[in-house]
Amino acid sequence: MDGKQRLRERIGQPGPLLVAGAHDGLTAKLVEEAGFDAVWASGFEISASHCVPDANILTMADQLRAAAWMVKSSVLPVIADCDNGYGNAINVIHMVKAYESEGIAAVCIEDNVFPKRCSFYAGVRRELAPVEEHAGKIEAVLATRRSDDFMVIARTEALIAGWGMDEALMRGRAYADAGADFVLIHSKSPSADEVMEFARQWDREAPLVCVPTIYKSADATSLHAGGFKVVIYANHVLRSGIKAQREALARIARDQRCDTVDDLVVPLNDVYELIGVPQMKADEKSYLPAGGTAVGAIVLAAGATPGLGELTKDRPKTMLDVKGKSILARQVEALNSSGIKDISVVVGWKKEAVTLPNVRKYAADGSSGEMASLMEAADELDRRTLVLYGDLLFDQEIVQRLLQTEGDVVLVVDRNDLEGRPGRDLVRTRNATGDDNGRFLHGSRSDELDSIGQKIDGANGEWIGMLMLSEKGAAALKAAWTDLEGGKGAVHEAANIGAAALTDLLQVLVERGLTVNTIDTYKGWMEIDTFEDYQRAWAQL
Ligand code: SPV
Ligand code: MG
Repeated sequence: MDGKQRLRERIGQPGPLLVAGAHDGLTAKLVEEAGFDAVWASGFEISASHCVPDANILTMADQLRAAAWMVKSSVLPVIADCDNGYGNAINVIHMVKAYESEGIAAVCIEDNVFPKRCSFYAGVRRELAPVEEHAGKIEAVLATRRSDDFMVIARTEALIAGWGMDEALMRGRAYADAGADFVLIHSKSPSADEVMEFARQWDREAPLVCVPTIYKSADATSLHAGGFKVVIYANHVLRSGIKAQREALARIARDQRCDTVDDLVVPLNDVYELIGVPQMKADEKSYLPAGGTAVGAIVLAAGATPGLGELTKDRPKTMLDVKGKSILARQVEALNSSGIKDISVVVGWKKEAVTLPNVRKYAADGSSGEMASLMEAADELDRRTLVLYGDLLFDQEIVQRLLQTEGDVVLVVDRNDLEGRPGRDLVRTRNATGDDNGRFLHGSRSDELDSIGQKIDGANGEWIGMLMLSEKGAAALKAAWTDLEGGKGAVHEAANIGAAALTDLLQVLVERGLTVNTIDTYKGWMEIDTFEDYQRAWAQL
């Protein structure tokens, strides 16, 4: 069903139709989100959003462009306020063709002369078109519309212009007799009595529409009981927006910083949801060729590092300077030159010191487990993602080899001598032969993980702190986290899920039957845990 069919169907249902004004795609979406039945493409709002009076200063094309964005952005039917039809009946004919082909559900035309004046401006020239002329415009709509579902609301301004109730009723009847689908009686009285009286005397089939802007205390149920089928809240999106925006801007101008308006603004993610960024991401996956840019990276850099004392007093390890560049800057360079440009960093301890441009930051509580940190960036895990520790220096060749792998979870494992290295992430793989004395080609080596952790038996390698997740692997990891989240019991080597390391969840994945692959490296990386590691990095780089 298109908009006009949905509006037609809704009109047939009991109860009043609640309609709210909007001035662009986003505000139409907000009207939809709030649960209204239809959007009113308000001439008042659209004019104001261009900072001009509501007085036929914008052209029909300007108004239609705004209304068409509303059709595109919301599933609600859009009822377009078309002022006086932008001229005489000849203009109306072209107006109907243009509005109907843009998917507008209904148009409203008022019996103001061209150029009009907004109904509420006091002390301005106000003239009404002859009743026959306006009835002619209604007939022109009926003769031009391609579908009978495209409806026309005829609006009389007789009460606004002070021409009295009899004139208003006479005009309303003439427009209904000309075939209008609805009649809108407008009023600037502070009480609903005036429109209620009109409704009491109404003796035509066409349902009535009202706009309770000035008689604002009238509720929709009473208006409906009095005879109104459609109630339009015409300009509240615009007016509430001005108020909120003024307040936020005044505060920023005064404080010269913007964190003081956090309570006045929605989070960025809220904006993304409204405007369809999740859908865009899904479409990218469906329709863009896979390639380097389809891979993201997450650097885990939230933890504090007691082992480095003074060096990490004011910064996380990842920001330690190694020969003029931080570890993170080196990581970003290496990832970028392998085609991975979209990099997120989970920060915690001294997060303000992570000042690199071109990385997205997620904040974690530096004292929670690695897995909890990673989950702060869970939104990034909807595609192939490389995950690495923030204290890892590595040869770029390792990343290139990881990019060529196809498994759902692939860990880089060092097969170097494991003696005397406590506290490391040890792995046991299923098919390691161990008989090649360290002489082998990297490309020929891949294996399946059996166990991972700091205290496992029969270890035959060490995980270097870098892994690749396919979209499926990332989903499995997230699902495991969600299943265990909130639980109190131990998770592999961790006392509970909140304290779990990545290795604990990797073990869970293995136990759930997911194949976790490994590729081998023989050196080519170092992690900075101690002052000695740090000195070694300076010496080797
Ligand atoms: C509009 O929203 O532009 C209307 C309703 O026409 S009113 O402003 O109340 O006249
Ligand atoms: Mg208007």
